[in-house]
Amino acid sequence: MTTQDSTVPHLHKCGPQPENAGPFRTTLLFGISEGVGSLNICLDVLKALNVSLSRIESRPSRSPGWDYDFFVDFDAEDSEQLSRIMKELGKVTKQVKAVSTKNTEATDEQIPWFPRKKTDLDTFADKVLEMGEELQSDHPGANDSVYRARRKEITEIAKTYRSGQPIPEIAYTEIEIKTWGTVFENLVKLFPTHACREHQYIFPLLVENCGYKADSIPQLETVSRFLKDCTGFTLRPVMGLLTSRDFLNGLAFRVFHSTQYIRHHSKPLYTPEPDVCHELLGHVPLFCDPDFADFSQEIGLASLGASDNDIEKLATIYWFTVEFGLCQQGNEIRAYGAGLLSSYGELEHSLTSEPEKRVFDPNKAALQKYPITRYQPIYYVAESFKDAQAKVREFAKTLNRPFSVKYNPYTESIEVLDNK
Ligand code: HBI
Ligand code: NLE
Ligand code: FE
Repeated sequence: MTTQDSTVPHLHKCGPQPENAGPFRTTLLFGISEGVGSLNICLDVLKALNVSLSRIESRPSRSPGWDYDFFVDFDAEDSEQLSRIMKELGKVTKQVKAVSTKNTEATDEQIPWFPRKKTDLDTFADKVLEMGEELQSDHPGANDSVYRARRKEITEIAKTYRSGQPIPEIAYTEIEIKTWGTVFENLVKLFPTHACREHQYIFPLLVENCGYKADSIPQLETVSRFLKDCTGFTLRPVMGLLTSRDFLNGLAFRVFHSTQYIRHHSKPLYTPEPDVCHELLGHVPLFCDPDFADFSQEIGLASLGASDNDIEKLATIYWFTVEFGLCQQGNEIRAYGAGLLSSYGELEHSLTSEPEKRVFDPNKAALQKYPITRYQPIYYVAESFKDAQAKVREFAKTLNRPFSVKYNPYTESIEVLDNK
């Protein structure tokens, strides 16, 4: 197995090598030993050959005798131009290596872009699906201009947020706090009989450390710091729904995209959208659990560079586990899915005999259709998080991705292993 440098944007060779006709999207690596002066010489060479770079990155070199490694991305017109570029650069640098080239016309070989570094998640900041920014017409907040204006104000924070910054605080209004209070009080009544033991174990710690209570909405920043101490997961504000791909990709970095606004006060029982109640009461307690955190990251890692078809399967598995999962605990069935743990309407419904319950099998769950704006008619019951993780791991191996990935927590980046 060979490890590609994690700083190389993802352009992968796979399948038969491309024809000589271009264009070739290329990443080159070259080493220089005398700092900035000699980089300028390289750039002059590229300029003289009419190459326009789309990305340049420098890192301390891993090879003895070189000071710096440079990575450059560009589109070469054809293989001839690429050879010429490599030859000319070779004259002024230590070694030139084509890290990856891809004939961008050979579309069947395309591997979707994916974030390599935690900071790459910044590119998702303003990419939200419709329901996020413009509320759908049947949304309870659709005709409430005060609610709409407030949502806009809050989502602006997520739009401008950048990785590493503290999450700005929100001064929640009285009516927002009241909505939270209703959700909170009804849920805590149900948790002892409906929530899984992992949720019940961590909930008092959130009360203790993050000020979870009925009369105030905890700040994402406070909760994110606590979560980081528990499992290394952090929260990052998001404007609304991301695409499944972007949302799942975040999990690979142990980053959970979290909304900061709250549901409309007229419908506290259930909302189809994520909101701050859903994130803080449903998701956060489970992300504090080490096995569950591993499980979630595993789905995230499997999503990096996956085909659209595979993303859909992973998103569906996510839906039936992280979002709406039930699990066996002793003789009882309990809820661990966040969509249940944040909706006192559906939490109660899920454990009645009305919906169908099936044993969790990712191969089957991945293909199951589901509604997104009403209570689920089918739930999958996992034996345990560890068991669900093992099954999802086996499932992920069957997906057709010509490489595998590993998260490096020290550099907060993804390492790509060429061989599966
Ligand atoms: N985006 N912000 C956000 N929150 C989610 O929970 C979410 C999402 N996008 C897609 C999604 N969930 C799921 O439907 C799965 O497809 C991953
Ligand atoms: N239905 C959930 C709730 O009301 O809290 C939110 C689900 C978000 C996917
Ligand atoms: Fe969710």
